[in-house]
Amino acid sequence: MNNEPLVYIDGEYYPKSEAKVSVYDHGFLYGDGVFEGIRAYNGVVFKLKEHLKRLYNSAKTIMLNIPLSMEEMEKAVIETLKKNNLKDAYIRLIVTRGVGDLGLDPRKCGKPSVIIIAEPMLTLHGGELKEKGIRAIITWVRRDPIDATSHEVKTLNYMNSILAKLEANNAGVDEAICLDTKGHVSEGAAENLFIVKDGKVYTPPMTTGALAGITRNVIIDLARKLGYEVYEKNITPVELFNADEVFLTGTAAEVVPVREINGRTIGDGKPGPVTKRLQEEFAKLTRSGTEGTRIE
Ligand code: PXG
Repeated sequence: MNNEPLVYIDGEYYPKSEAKVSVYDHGFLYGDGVFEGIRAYNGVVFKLKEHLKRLYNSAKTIMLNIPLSMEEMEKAVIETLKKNNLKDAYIRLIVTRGVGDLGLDPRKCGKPSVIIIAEPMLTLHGGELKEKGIRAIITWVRRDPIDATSHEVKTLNYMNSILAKLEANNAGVDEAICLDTKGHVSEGAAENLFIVKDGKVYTPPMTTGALAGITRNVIIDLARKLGYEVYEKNITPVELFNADEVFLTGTAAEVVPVREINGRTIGDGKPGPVTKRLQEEFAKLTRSGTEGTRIE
């Protein structure tokens, strides 16, 4: 097939239909590996260096030696976008433990594999939902704690988020929100969470097992620059229901208002002024081309 996306695997490019890894790769057998979801806007890869730092930190945590330096990895991402002629794209960067035997011992694995997939962007909760807000539930699935498979580390083991998402699907709503093991709000299935109360902005700390989202950090900086007070604070389910505004952030979701949680209307059920302002400013920033690595 012509015009198939070209996928980078260990320095070679393969058409999508031929881009394959071994069933003995521990990324497949055990979810043993790390990844990043990155986005390019208008010829600039948004916060690429920050994504790479997080990738290498994740790899360090799981004791995985990435066979490329950070500079080489940056070049490989840019080259993959060029090969695919993409200026606006979703980029999935994956490093697996590599091929091993059927036991889980990573020492049996040879070389880690590096995979880079770049495709035209699919926005999560896009279109009308971004304007009107999404419906969510708090799910029974607790966020994996910081002393277990914490989402602070972006590993290929996403069953915690998938279990949460299944419950959102079962309930017929758009997204699931996870609590931590103590009952504090942690984050969405694949987005960080913010609330607004009396003009101040709050987001759960990393100790709830949430990912240190790149978008989260950008939104914290942006909100402070706009003059809002921003606090990292434990948030209870009751505080969530009674917030003036709730929104989620992520690379795929950008900034998405939440209008209903477990049947409770948030605020007046419409995206609030702080959420809208941050949505606008975030859109300006991502399209400004100043916050990342240029593809050319
Ligand atoms: N928390 C978790 C658990 C995530 O997986 C975020 C927060 C937001 O982080 P960033 O750095 O993107 O602001 C994520 C994002 C998708 C998708 O298709 C997103 C993620 C992982 C897998 C798929 O939306 N990660």
